[in-house]
Amino acid sequence: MAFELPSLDYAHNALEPHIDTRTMEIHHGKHHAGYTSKLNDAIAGTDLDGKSIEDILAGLDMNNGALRNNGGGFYNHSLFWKVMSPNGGGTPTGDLAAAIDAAYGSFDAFKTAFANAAATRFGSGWAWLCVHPGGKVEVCSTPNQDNPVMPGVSCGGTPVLGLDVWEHAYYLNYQNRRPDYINAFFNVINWTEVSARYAAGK
Ligand code: MN3
Repeated sequence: MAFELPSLDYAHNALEPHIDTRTMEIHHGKHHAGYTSKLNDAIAGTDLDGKSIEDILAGLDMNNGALRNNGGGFYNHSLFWKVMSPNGGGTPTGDLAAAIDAAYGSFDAFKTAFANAAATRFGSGWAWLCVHPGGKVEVCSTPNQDNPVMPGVSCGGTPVLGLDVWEHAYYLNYQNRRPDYINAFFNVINWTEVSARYAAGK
């Protein structure tokens, strides 16, 4: 049973001006599609065929480069599209807001920590907000298409928010100005979705 490229919940131009249309078209239609196709190639005919992506990544052999890169790429982008919305932005509420305050003191302090993780990830990678069992949240970052679901990778929680800081995610609109892209991301974060993932993951 092959993985399929998930469709977007909004139009390619819906996140303008924060994420530009052409970037969304290429990022979803080419990059994510490529990871999906190569993930299917990597699991075809193996006993991983039919498993969930979470189970595949949790049990990953980190020396399996094709599965690590493409399984990670499939999972990471599938989460990324969901945690953005044209109606996004603002701040979280409820249990997630309380957990962020408990870990970082305030939403602004969390935002600084997340933006710093995204800005200082050298080269290509991702910034994450993860939840640990019991509900504690933690910011971390990973290189390339790694993520905290993989064995021994970074903060090791369940990702509830992720930001792609590969140049392909922002270069057409922001060129080398990664911090501007990171700031813009906060205008499209779908906190309703992030809160639902927090509730499910804690
Ligand atoms: Mn990407």
